[in-house]
Amino acid sequence: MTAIAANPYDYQLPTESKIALVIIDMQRDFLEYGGFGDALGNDVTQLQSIVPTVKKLLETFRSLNLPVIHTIEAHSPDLSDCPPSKLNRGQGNPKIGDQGTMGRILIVGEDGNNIIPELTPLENEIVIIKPGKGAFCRTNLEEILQKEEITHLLFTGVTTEVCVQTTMREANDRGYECLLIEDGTASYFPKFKQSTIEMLRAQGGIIGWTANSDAVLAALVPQAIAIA
Ligand code: C5J
Repeated sequence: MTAIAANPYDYQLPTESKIALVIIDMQRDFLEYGGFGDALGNDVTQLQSIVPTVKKLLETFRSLNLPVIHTIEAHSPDLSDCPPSKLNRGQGNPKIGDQGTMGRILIVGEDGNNIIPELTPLENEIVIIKPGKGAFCRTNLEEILQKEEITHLLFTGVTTEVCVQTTMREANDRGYECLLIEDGTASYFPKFKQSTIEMLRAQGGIIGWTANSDAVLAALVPQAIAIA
C-alpha cells in the first residue's frame, strides 16, 4: 500500500497495477495559438504552462509500465455526434466544424484536433475520442477500465472546470477512486481552476482527492524527486 500526500487526506494506492494516468484533451486546438481556444479569445499560455508537468508524469508512467489514457474532444466530419445544443451554444464565432487555421474545429483527424506533439500517445496507449465533455459519455472507457481492472484514476489535462471536472465526476459516480493532479491541470481562468479544486475535494473528498505532482511522483518513484 502506497499513500500519496493529498487533500483532504492521504490517497491510498492499493497496488500500482490498478492505477491509470488520465490526460484530458491536451489538443492543439485548446493549447496552441491559432486554435479554437485562442480564436475564442482565451489566453492559451494558461494551458501551455502545465505541459512540462504532464510530460514528466507521462514519462514516469511509461517508465513504470503503468497505463495511460488520453482523451480527445472530437466530432465526426458530418457532426452527427454533435447535438444542436452543443453546436449552437455560445453563439460563438468560430463554431465546432468551422474551418480554422489548423483544419476544421474539433473534427476528428484534423491537425488542430491532434494531441500536442510533446504528449503524442504511443501505439499501446489508450486514446478515447469523446463527443462530450465527460470521457464516459458515448465512449467505451468504462468497458476498458473494467477489462484492465483499473480502479484508481489520476487526472491531468484541460480544462479543469469543464472536461477534467466532468470526467472526474463521472468516474466518481462509477466507483473509481479519483485524484486530480493540481499542477497537471489548467483552465483559461485561474479562479475557475482553484474553485474546481476546492469543490472536488470538499466535504471529505466528495468527488475525490487533489495533490501536487511532486507528491504523486514521490509515491510512485521515491527516487524521482532526487533525480529531477
Ligand atoms: C472545453 C475541454 N472547455 N476540454 N473542453 O470545451 O474542457
